[in-house]
Amino acid sequence: MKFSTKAIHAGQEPDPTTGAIIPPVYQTSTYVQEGLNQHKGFEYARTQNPTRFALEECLAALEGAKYGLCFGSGLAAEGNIMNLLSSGDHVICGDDVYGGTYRLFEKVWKRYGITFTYVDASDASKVKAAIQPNTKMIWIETPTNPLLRLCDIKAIAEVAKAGKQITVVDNTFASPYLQNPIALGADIVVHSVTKYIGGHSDVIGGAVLTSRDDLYETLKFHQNAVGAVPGPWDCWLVLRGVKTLAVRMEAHQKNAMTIAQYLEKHPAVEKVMYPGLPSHPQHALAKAQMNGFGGMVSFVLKGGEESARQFLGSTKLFSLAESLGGVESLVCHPVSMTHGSIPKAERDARGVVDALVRLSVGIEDIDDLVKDLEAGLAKVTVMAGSAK
Ligand code: P1T
Repeated sequence: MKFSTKAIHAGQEPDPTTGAIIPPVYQTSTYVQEGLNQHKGFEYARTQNPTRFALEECLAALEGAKYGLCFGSGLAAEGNIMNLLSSGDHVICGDDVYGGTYRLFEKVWKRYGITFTYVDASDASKVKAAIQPNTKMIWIETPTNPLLRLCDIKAIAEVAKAGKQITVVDNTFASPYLQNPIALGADIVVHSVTKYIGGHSDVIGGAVLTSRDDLYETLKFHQNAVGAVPGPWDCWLVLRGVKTLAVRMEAHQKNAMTIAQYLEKHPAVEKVMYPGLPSHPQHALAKAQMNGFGGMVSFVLKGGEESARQFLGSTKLFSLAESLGGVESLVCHPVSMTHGSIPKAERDARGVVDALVRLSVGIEDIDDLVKDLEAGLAKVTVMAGSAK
């Protein structure tokens, strides 16, 4: 089956009791057992829920993975992966990741004796150079949040295989429609399902996908033992959203490309980051590793923080909000919003500067979106030469 067919049908056989074409929301906490040790494979809903199982199967199919596990948020999914590690283990992490991922590592897992080294993972040789005898995991995002840098998944997975590290790829920005890290050698894929997979800004969720039996066993154990599972209603919403992932991603990236090209020519804009632009330093890798360039566009305004302040909040269709991947366009100021938990010195060193703006380009009409940006950018006075 091809992608769009899987998105609509995988894990979603008609309900065996009624023939309902849509998996029911099994809103139950427990299941009645016929007798001691006699049941239908369902005992307690933290452990087993048919609506969640349908979503897990569907997402595994979309990532080309053998197994899928769903969680109450993307960060809960990340925590589940970290449960694979023990005190004394070391993790190499890309230096441009979602601020909440950095916070989870630095403020939570560090306290349990796990150490982290952050490297520019867009250069696989830097990842290799950071390996220590106790390195157990290599964690990357690609494209990265918010700078839209790319990491060469195949090259990093090879580095990891040689050193026996587990490669984890946060595939949230690309979505399974545009990139399948397991096929490129990664061991685990993690998603914030909240974003493109859900697609409608109405649910928080996460997923972990793997084809490795050994890892799955431990991940599955911790899904139940730690218990950060999503409710069936949320799973149902994601199942509904994911059916249109292919058509939405096509629309997102068509709009994003037009906007990236528009911004690149705008006099108020210093720099545009979008993997689909030939000016992107890893445009060739994007073409090789992805099936498209996605719906996220970041750019740096001329004139520093003041310009960002003038621009942000002045658009009407691009709503000022955290998150991404919904059908509606959003604009975000990473420094004060999504990446505020990273200390300023670290942010500056990584290029997450005060004048950086991140767009989640929605699927509204492109003419309206460009007009909206035009109006917002007209507020940036540096363009008229009246600001520094
Ligand atoms: O919000 P949650 O579902 O817990 O997902 C966390 C997460 C994980 N990975 C990536 C790449 C993410 O972007 C996120 C969440 N990001 C935002 C809320 C944001 O606006 O960037």
